[in-house]
Amino acid sequence: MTRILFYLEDYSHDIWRDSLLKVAPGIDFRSYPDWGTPDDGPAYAFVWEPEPGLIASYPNIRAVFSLGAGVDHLTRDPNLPPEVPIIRMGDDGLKEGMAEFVAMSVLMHHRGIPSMITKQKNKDWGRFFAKAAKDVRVGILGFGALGRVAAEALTPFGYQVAAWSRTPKNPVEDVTLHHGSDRLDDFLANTDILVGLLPSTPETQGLLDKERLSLLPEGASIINAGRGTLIDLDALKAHMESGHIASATLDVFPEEPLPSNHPLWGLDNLIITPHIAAITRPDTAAEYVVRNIARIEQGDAPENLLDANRGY
Ligand code: NDP
Ligand code: OXD
Repeated sequence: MTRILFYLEDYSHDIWRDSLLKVAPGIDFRSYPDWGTPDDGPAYAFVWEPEPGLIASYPNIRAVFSLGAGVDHLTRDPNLPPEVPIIRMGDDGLKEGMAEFVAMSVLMHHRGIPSMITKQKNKDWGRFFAKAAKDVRVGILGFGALGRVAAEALTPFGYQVAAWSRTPKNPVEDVTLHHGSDRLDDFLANTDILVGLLPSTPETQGLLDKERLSLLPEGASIINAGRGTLIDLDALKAHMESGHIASATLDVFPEEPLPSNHPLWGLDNLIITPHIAAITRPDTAAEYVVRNIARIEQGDAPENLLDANRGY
C-alpha cells in the first residue's frame, strides 16, 4: 500500500487526506506527527517547510514531494539526504492561480490602482490616465511553468509581453524571448511592468539590486511572486520613495511573515500580499502526486524533478 507522510503546519490535514484518498482510495495517509517508525516500510513524503532533520530521520522515504513549486523550504535543511529525489509541485491549480495573480496585478499597476489606494487615504480625487495596453511593456523574469502561464494570461489584453530565462526557448506567439545574464540589463531598460517569477538560487539572489532597479524606466512598476531574495528591499524602498519606481506588489519576502516593524509596511503605492499568489490546491495536487508516485514505481522519471545543480 502506498504510504504518504504529510507535513504542513497551520492548515487542515483532513482536506489533503480526503483529496488524496479520493484519487487513490488505498493510500495510507499519515499526518505529522503520526508518521510511524522509519522501519514501517517505504513511504513518500509530501511536505511544506518540514522541521530540519525530519526527512533524514525517515530513511524509508523514497522521494519527497514539495507542496509548493519552490524547494528552498527543503534545501535549506543541512541534513536533507542528497540521494532522495525531490519533486516540485506543478499542478494545474498552481498555474491557474499564478495566471490570475499576475493578470490582476499587471492590470492594477497599469491602471494606477496602488496610487489610487494611497490617494483615497487622503481623500484625493487626483485622476490617473493609463496608457493603452498595447503601449505597456511587461517583462517577465523566468519563463518556466509559471512564467509561461503568466504570459498567456497577459497577451489577450494586448500588452507587449517579453520574458527572460536562463536558456533559450522555442518561439512563443506574441511573447518576445530573451535569455542569459548579458541580456538582463537591456531587458530591464525596456520594461514598464516587471514580473518576478524566478526561483531562489545563488544566481537570482540579489539580482535586482540598486543599480539594476535603476535601469527600469522612470515610473516603472514591479510585481514579485517568485522569491523574495530576488530584490534588494532597501534599494526598492529608496527607488519608490524617489518616485523612480511608481508602484509595486510583493507577494514573497526574504523573511516570511514580513516582520511587523519592517519599513515596507508603511510604504505608499506598495501592495503586500502574504505569499498567496498561487496556492497549491488539494484536488489538483492530489492527482499530481498520485500520478507521479505511479511514474516512480514504474521506473519512469517524475515530472518536475529537482535538478540539484540548477537549484530548481
Ligand atoms: P520553473 O522551474 O518551471 O521555471 C523557472 C524559470 O526561471 C525558468 O524559465 C528558468 O530558466 C528561469 N531561471 C532560473 N534561474 C535563472 C537565471 N539565473 N537567469 C535567468 N532565468 C533563470 O519554475 P516555476 O515557473 O514553476 O516557478 C518559479 C518560482 O515561482 C518557484 O521556484 C517558486 O519560487 C515561485 N513560486 C511562488 C509562488 C507564490 O505563491 N508566490 C507559488 C509557486 C511558485 P530556464 O528555463 O532557462 O532554466
Ligand atoms: C511556492 C508555492 O513555491 O507556494 O511558493 O508553491
